[in-house]
Amino acid sequence: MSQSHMKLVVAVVQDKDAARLLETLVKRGLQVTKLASTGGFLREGNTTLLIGTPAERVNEALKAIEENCHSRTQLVSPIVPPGGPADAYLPYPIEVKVGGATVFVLDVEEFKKI
Ligand code: 2BA
Repeated sequence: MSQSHMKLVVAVVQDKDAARLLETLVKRGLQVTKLASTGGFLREGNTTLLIGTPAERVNEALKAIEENCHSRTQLVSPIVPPGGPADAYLPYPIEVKVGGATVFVLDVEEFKKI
């Protein structure tokens, strides 16, 4: 794997999609690390996958992500800060669309297994 140029695909996915995506990646012979993560906005658990792959297999990884990750809407209750002007905030939950997946593809400068 060290000869061809490597990429790192970082994918933030919903927990509900993570197990199936992981299975698909492993079945296709792609190597992956699963990290438990937390979304900054919702402050809820999500899953971050690190997929180190030869550049020519990035599209395969992206296809697996596309096939397994779905977007969902979630209701968020706006929190009124203590002492804040309560009437300036919406009193009802707002809908937020989460996912399919947020994906970063990075160049890997060096890849070593020691
Ligand atoms: P969260 O930060 O918990 O965001 C969940 C969803 O809430 C987002 O879905 C987006 O639809 C909405 N959202 C986020 N910030 C918002 C804001 N300031 N105002 C209104 N709505 C907002 P996705 O965009 O699909 O993102 C899902 C998760 O992917 C995020 O969870 C975060 O963990 C990660 N993510 C998304 N964009 C990122 C980025 N640029 N850098 C790092 N992580 C990112």
